[in-house]
Amino acid sequence: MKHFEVNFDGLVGPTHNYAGLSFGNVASLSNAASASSPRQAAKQGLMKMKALHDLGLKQGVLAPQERPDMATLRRLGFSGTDAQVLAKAAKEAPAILAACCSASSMWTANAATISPSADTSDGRVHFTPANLTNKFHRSLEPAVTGRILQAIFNDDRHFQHHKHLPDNDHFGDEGAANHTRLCSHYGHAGVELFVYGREAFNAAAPAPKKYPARQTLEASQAIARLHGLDDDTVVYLQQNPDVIDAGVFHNDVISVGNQNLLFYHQDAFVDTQAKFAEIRRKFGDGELHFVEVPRDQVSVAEAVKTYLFNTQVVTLPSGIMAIIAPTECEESDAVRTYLASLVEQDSPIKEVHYMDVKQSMRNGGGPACLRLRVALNDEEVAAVNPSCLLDDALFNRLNTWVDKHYREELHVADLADPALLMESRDALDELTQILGLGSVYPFQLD
Ligand code: SUG
Repeated sequence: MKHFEVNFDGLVGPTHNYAGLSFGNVASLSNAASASSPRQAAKQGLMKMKALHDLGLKQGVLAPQERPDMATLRRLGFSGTDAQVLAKAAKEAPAILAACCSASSMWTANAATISPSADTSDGRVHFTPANLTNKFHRSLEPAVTGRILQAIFNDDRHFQHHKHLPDNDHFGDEGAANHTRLCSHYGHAGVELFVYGREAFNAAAPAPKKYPARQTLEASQAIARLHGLDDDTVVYLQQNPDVIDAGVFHNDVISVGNQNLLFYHQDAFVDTQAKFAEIRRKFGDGELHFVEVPRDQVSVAEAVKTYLFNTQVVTLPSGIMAIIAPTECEESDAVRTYLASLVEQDSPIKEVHYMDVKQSMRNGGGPACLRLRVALNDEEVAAVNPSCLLDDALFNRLNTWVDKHYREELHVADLADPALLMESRDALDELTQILGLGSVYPFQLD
């Protein structure tokens, strides 16, 4: 049997904008209120998907959410026609309107946590959408995310879907952004690494002082229970609270893993050496590479600015690993020099590919934020909704679809435009047909 890692990238939605919604995420706050280009953003994302497909990797597509989220605006008391709801929200509560218009579901590393069948007690692939409770705009995502995942992985012989965790900060769950899996081959049982920012039920435990820790230990433990993971193959690792306070709002901004490699910053974790010993013990036999980036070569601030760790580390069909890095890494002397030396070192990473995802980067989302990893065997791949797997035809079709429906430029003031709502719904209605999803959006189900 063959095994693969399939990356499901989030298609950027038609309302992509910069609203400064994410306290603790430096890029989101510093680009607040600048003009965005939904069309460029969607096309940059599609180019990345196509580039990975052309490297010989399996690539999937995850549909965006319905925005503006009219159901939430109505739930919050704005009433009348759709146009009146938008006008009232824009006048009385522009920050709430902006939150209800965010295209943040593009960062599918936060869509869900996934455990491959080799790790779970019932031999199925388990999915739990992330509740994303820490940010209001993101907490609006999990229900529709769950429906989209069920429409793609729609075969209960292979796939088990769980409901997102209770919507409360005690169980704050940010999905795969705080979860890495180490294994010798994608099909072998691996060690699942859950990285948390704080303990919700232990006030004495270390926690950041300035910015929020979005992921709790208790949420990670709940996911491990739901997915039927064996304690002997799970490691809980605390993120260094000081780096959260320096703008590392998710673990995937300071470390990334692939197969038997963990690429991380010297300051990423608490109690690093003891935890690495636990990983080694639970990993068992087989080579394991810990590639540490020293702070005197790349500072935490430079890592946050360039997203050196929000790179995708992928295994190419030839067996070597490649890093997919944002062009911001190439533009930084320190990071470009570091990456040039990394491929010469004794590590499996042998290639660097730079990609332009600047529209997403300005909101704090790099290449790794834009993708959800799903390790599957060939039978499981055959059970995936084939319309969501990228090939040249789907790439061309989605580009044409973006050209037809997306605006070239969008300002926060445009979010109240009723025409944007109609454009967005028309686009998504057509998209659900292209991707064979059926009805997943509230406007389709009402
Ligand atoms: O949750 N930005 C996202 C970025 C998520 C990046 N994902 C990972 N690291 N996996 C967030 O902070 C900004 C939206 C705005 O300000 O308009 C935003 O939601």
